[in-house]
Amino acid sequence: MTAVNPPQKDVAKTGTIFGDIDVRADAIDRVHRPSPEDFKRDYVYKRKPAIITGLMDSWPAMEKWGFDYFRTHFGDLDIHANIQKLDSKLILGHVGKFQPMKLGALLDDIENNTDPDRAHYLRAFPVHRMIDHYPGLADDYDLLDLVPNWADIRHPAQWKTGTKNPARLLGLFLAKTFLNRGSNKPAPRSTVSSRVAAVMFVGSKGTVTPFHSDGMQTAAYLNQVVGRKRCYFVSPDQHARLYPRKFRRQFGMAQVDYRRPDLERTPLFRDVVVEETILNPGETLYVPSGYWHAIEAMDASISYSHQIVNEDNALGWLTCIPERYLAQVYFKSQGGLRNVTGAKDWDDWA
Ligand SMILES: O=C(O)CCC(=O)C(=O)O
Ligand SMILES: [Fe+2]
Repeated sequence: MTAVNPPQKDVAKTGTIFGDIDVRADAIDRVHRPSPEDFKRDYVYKRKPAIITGLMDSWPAMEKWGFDYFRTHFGDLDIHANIQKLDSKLILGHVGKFQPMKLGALLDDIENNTDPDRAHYLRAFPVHRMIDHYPGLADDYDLLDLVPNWADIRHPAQWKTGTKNPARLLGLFLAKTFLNRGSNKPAPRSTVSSRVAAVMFVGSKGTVTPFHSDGMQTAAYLNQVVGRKRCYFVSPDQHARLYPRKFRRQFGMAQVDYRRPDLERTPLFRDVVVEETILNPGETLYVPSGYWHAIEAMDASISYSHQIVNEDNALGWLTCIPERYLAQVYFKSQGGLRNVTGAKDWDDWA
């Protein structure tokens, strides 16, 4: 196993949910409105997570979004609510039950719940479906132009690459063309190409998204509007310690429940080094391609997230496309794959 970079900052053993696991508190940098050049150099090309502050200051969402606003505009939206039992095993693919209901009913459940071991989540709901329902939502936030995003169809990034390698150049060109053309599925007024995800998370205190790395090697911004989230990270070179399911690049699903690991069955988890931080309202988390992360809501929470493909990860993304078909055939033969949203397969979801 490749050695893990030594910590640059204080090492704190929290001794909380991770027991003896090495958890490095405050290991994630916070940067205030960095220049695109600095951010690319220090985080994107180094594939290092970061929290960016100040990018959402002018978003109307910061004033408007809350349960009342979602009840008013999306109360009768049909959703699948993720009901999590926090005292049971939670790994990606098994994040709890999914129950069809109206979003308004989910918000009522969140507000009326008195069981601390239960959490309710609208998990990764496609934003274009919300915009279809209430177009005004699209004016509440803006995509962030800090990192070029070839999947951004509102403000397409300029084609710019330093590479002279013809194979790489061809791959990058194909990826960009493919993304810009969107897909055969309509995503009216969506903010990103429908080949990648722009998704909303609305939930109670306590929701858990277990360790995963985002599918198809995409990077992501997680923009926190309401409430705080505790975020845990594991660097990509440690993937074996999380026991990923097959097709790791494709689906990135860890099989260890980090909240109650079975160290007899998953002994390598004992050596994992976890970086931890807290994401506050108004802050944006940058999750690099391939980086493992797990997220817990510390309060009732609303977040908007979208995926990023650019020169850094476009070849990874492109090579995942054929692999994805193989993975789907494989998981179908295994009785189906439930992804983060609980949808049976990727196509039910987007
Ligand atoms: O906030 C969450 O529950 C999960 C977010 C996430 O994994 C992402 O945006 O990539
Ligand atoms: Fe994620």
